[in-house]
Amino acid sequence: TKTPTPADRFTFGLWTVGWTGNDPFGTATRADLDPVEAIHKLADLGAYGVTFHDDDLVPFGSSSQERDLILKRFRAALADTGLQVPMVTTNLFSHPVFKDGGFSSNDRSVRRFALRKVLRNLDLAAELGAKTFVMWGGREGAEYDGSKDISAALDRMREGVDTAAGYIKDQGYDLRIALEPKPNEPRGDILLPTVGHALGFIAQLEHQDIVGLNPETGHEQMAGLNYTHGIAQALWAGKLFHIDLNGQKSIKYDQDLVFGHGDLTSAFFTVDLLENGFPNGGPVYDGPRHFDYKPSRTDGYDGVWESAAANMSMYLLLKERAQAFRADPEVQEALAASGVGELAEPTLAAGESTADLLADTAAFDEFDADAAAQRSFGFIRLNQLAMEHLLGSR
Ligand code: 3MF
Ligand code: MG
Ligand code: MG
Ligand code: MG
Repeated sequence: TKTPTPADRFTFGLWTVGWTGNDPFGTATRADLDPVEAIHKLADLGAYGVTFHDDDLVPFGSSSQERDLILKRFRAALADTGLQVPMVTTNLFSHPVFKDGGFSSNDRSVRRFALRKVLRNLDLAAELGAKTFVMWGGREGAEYDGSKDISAALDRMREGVDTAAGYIKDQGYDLRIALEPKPNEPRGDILLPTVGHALGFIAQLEHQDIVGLNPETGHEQMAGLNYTHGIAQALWAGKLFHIDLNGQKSIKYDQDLVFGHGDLTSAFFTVDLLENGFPNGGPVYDGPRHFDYKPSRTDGYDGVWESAAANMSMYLLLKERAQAFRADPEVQEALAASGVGELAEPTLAAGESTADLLADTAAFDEFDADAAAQRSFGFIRLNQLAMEHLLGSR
């Protein structure tokens, strides 16, 4: 077990340790958790911060006096523990009013209500010093293709996100929006289903400079996609604003397991990227290491705190393994043999034009494709070295 400190910047959603275990087939298996207790427990475990949906903290429909009282207690707990609130998010999915979506509900009055809920929560996020405002549009989608005009829905999503982003700028808040893609669940199909779809959407925004992504491990893996590649492309695009780490075993329901308890090999390379960066340099992620998981409903509160500690321990263990992997001279030699460094060299020489390339007979006319095809890249040896480091046998 590895024991974290706030310097590791581990953060947890209130809704993670606070999940009481109700699922579509069964009711809660644990009693409600007081957010103030969650804050104290997470601080004791060495976390850096907490994040929350408006409704995790202030129950939907609370009066403003109730809201003030709850926020006062919450702020006191933060002050007592030193825990930070680096991210805040809005729940536009639980209340039945959002059953056809928030920003993209077919009902305009619902869309206006959703937008007001977000604007109100942006004020709270800024006030608490959050730097990231996550938007997961869990109900923005459909079960039936004929029920939703996707072009109009994307127009309304753009309108919603740009209105929120414009408000952030007007108010002078030091906040950025991070969209969280998910392919399905709870809707049959959700808009902006993957990192790639969301990047394409952001490119259409007026305020795209302050809109990026919050990719979740399991959400990409639910679509059979490679999470590490997903966050790599988001980083490359300058859009990796925040992350939701957890565990998922292949294409099935959103499991929200402890980080590393799903696809461990993938988790190793995720941590390698986050901690060691790209092999040839490039943008690095410097945000919080945020866990969005669910302590299994089989476990009591002992298991809840066990699992919170397990997320952080898994990350730190993988960090140690990934650092050992990169530092191993044999790995460095294998990387060179595999041409991993070679890929950083531009394909055209400095100042070389397309005409120069066309004139280069060595590149084509005289190029021996069959000889070049003989090169063995040695990727299997490289991966075996990674696995041996992952298993701690080196
Ligand atoms: C659902 C999720 C969400 C989002 C959250 C925004 C309830 O699968 O992952 O958690 O992460 O709404 O942070
Ligand atoms: Mg999720
Ligand atoms: Mg999940
Ligand atoms: Mg999430």
